[in-house]
Amino acid sequence: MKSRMLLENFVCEVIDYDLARDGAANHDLAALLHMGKVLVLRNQALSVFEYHQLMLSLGSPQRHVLQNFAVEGFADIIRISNFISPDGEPEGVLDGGAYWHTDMSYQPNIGIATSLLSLREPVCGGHTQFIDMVDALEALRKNQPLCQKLEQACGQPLEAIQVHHRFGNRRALGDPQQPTQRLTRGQQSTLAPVLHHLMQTHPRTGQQSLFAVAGTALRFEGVTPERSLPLLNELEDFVIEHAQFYQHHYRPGDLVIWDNLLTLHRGYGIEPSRNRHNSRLLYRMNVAYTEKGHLI
Ligand SMILES: O=C(O)CCC(=O)C(=O)O
Ligand SMILES: [Fe+2]
Repeated sequence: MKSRMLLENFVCEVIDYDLARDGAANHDLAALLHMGKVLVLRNQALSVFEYHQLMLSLGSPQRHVLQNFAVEGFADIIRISNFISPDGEPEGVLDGGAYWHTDMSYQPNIGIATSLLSLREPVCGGHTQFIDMVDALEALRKNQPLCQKLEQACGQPLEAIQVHHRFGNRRALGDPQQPTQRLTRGQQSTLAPVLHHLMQTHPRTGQQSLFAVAGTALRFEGVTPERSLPLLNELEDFVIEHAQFYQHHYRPGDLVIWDNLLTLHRGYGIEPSRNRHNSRLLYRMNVAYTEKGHLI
């Protein structure tokens, strides 16, 4: 298996991964994911079953709340698509997150990897963008004024600051034009708000990163919402501006896997399409890697 890093310690690309030859349950993929934070496997011709098995070799499956888009026979896999059928039915989740976010950061267990397997791509648009949050933490540490501002507001050193998270997009709170995802009451009732440290240490590699400053991050612990909102927005803007950035342009057969502890991401350039041939379809599956016995 040949791999190369596309940026500095960020985004590992493999062009010749062969499931039949290299095997699903292998330590190499987990190691490459650790190295790259985002792992890109090009040219994959996987059945749904093979894709499922491959992801199970990396961790334990985490079902998404949007079960209405699950692939038949595979509740762990949901469809992401911008295709709307002639009778108005969406083929999948239209935008899995058009705003910067971290998958499942609204849940207690945050050691989560996400994968997208591309089956169909439009002529243009439909990219996923990523930010390197290890790099973001380094940039923040070098910016004394912003560090001090955060520490003073929270009354804690950076390491001890905690943030309240809830499903959705913080930026949509004050601006109805901003994209967000909404849940039904039933879906909402399964999700209690959670508290996470702003700084996280990766359970397997020890890498330190800034965690989930966008999307679900609502308020700093011990700080009012009025004071928290502009500070969180400032921190998010800082991270987007200063940390390494990668935009993935999919080709059908690409399998992209990312570590949510170490990255932020968003879908970009995705409009609904009524033309199936000019639309995207990706299969998505999440796995948790903090369970015993799993590889990551
Ligand atoms: O639509 C995309 O490219 C990103 C989707 C996404 O953020 C997700 O499925 O979690
Ligand atoms: Fe996402």
